[in-house]
Amino acid sequence: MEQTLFIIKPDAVGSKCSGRILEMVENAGFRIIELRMFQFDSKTASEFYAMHKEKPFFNDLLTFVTSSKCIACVLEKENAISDLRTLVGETDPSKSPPATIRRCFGTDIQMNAVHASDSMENAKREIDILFG
Ligand code: 3AN
Repeated sequence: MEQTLFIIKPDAVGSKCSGRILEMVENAGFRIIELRMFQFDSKTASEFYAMHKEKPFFNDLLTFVTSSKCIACVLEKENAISDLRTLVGETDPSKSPPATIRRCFGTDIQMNAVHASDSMENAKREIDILFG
């Protein structure tokens, strides 16, 4: 069965939306097989977001994701990676379709409530970083 990494980011944990977000995930057919509350340190966040290190938003992104606690889950389902990206929506919550997690709970392109792996390679890499 395919696995993917899902993170509820500091904005959504802080605004007490974690329960409603996990309910959407389970209602969409995903099984939570690992779950952990944690806070990114700068080193782990830099490794996790290494593909963005040349981007102008990289430092802000690190400040945001290290600011307080996150909830990380390994989710399992057939076609988990693609189906979770659909449930999550676009990077920009205002451009996400209705009933997506980011449309319901995201604030802006940075504080967009959740992270979902975008490929099998990244899912494996990200699960190793946070659950390895
Ligand atoms: P996604 O999370 O939708 O796959 P990525 O991988 O392009 O999007 O970006 C990773 C994270 O970086 C986003 N979730 C968001 O928090 C932040 N980010 C992406 N693009 C921007 C941007 N233009 N300005 C600020 N933050 C951004």
